[in-house]
Amino acid sequence: MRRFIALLAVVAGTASAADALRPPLLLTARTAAQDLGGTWTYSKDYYRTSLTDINGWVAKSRMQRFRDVDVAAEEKKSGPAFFEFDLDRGPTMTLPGAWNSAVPELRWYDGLIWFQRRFDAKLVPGQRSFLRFEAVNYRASVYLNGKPIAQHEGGFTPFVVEVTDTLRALGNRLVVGVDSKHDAQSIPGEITDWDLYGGITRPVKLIRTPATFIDDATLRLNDAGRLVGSAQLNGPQSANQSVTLRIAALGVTLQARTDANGEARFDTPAPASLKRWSPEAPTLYDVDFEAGADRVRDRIGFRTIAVRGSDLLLNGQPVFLKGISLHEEEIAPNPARRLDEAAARRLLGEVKHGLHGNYVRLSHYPHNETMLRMADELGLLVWSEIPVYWTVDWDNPAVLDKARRMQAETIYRDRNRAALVLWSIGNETPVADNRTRFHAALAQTVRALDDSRLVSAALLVERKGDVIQLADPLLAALDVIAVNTYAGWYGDDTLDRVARLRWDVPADKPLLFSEFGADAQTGFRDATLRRKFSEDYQADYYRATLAMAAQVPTLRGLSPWVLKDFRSPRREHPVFQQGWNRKGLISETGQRKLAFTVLANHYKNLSSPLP
Ligand code: GCB
Repeated sequence: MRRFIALLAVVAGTASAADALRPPLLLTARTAAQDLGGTWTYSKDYYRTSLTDINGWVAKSRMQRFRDVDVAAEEKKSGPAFFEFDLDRGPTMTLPGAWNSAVPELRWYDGLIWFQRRFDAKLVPGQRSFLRFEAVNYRASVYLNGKPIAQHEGGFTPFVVEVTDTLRALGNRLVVGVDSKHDAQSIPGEITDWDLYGGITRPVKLIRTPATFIDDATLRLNDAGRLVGSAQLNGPQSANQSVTLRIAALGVTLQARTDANGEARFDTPAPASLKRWSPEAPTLYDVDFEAGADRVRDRIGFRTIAVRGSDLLLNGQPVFLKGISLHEEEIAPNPARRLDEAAARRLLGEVKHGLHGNYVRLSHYPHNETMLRMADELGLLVWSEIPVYWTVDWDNPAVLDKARRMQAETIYRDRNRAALVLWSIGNETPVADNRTRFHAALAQTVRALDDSRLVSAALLVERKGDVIQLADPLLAALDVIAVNTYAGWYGDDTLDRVARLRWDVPADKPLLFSEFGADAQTGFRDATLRRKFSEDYQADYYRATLAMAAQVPTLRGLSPWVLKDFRSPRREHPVFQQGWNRKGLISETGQRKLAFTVLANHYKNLSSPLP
């Protein structure tokens, strides 16, 4: 404990920096926008020749894919100039979606590709225009009409850039260099257990606003039973403006004035008629914010989440999290990380209606915004995490800054989602002083940015004979303890032994099994020998692990690994895996395995709310 306090002291200065982490532009709840999805052209740039030439010299202009040039027209003129690209005549790809699944030639491509979209735009005098990218994996260099307008690192969070002065009415040329390469300083690092999935994997939208607009607006229920929130204006008329907040269904109308920084704050007792959001009754309200010529609407649920001793309290009542983990990968034979509404509904529908669940762990990175909204709508509590996974460069302050920025981008994006109750700051990071310092700093950043949700991390456990222990100094920084446990799959334990294992964990905090699981190839049945990779073994493994879990007095939730088989370059058993991690309870095409029913029955039979 003393060691942990010392660590906290080192990072104490960072909390005050929370405001500085707010992304400069958010435009989170805009539905009216020009969708730039559809057909784009692309050009591979394996040696990054658009950016630098040999010896690090400035790139040759004939290589620079981002130039606003009509190559075909230039080629019709006589003269010495020539080009080694032409995005107007390049091959096409439908975006959003990962390139690895779009074109067989790009299945294992890991590097830079340039994408181009031509579009016309309606220019309205006095209005402002913005491009919002929901996710580009992993690094983005954005050019509009030949001009560099944005750079972004991080494959799972949005970024916004103003284009008012660069946009033209006809024939805009939007070019995005997407570099999927990860390195020792990236988050995640170079090795994970999921697919590379490079590309523009989430929507790109052109958003128009009045000169002064509502960049972001938030509202939540606090523990004192009050609705508290704020609206942030951006533009020349931001200061000392009136902002109106309306929840028509509750008869609520509030007004507040913005301060010198353009922020208006709201704080009012929640009306008695307010129905709290819960998995059983996921009530959402249309909340309207209006300021000058601008208005935005968000659909928001209201609930509280807290910890009391080893209990998790949702709206003041103990809750047991009946969940599952999942990757952002749609049910399909050749998924492209394309989570539109139908795909999100199908995945989360399996959790809600198939497994009788009330909870999902959206691993191992912030998922598509559609998933969060679907969880709100269906009534599934959510664990969200940034990809501080296995190992990143713990000693590098720039990497910590990157993690903080990703965390901030996620929090500002999702803070109106009632479903979201847990922020996780890491997954299976090996215990060491530098790693604990890094996480403690991140935990503090999360609390400074959002003290209304709980902080957790998926930790590694230690084994002493039949006893599983947790001796991680990071525990002190967490509200909820979470562990990944694979006894009975990795290692030599028989399943009889798994059911006998005992847990020695702190009694004063809720414990979650954030992962447990076993591979099974759909259709491989082995009723006699019940070998690993058979559906029978996976089902037995679930029975044994659930029996073990039932003996842990502080256990408050489960998110086994994993809902669906997912692509992973680590998994190359030629018979059973073929490039897929097979720990899914359903196959990549949605076929349920035996263990699905084992878990579904377990959840169905758990007495509510505690087991
Ligand atoms: C883990 C990781 C997860 C892997 C899983 C596995 O502990 O957190 O990303 O995919 O194990 O299948 O081994």
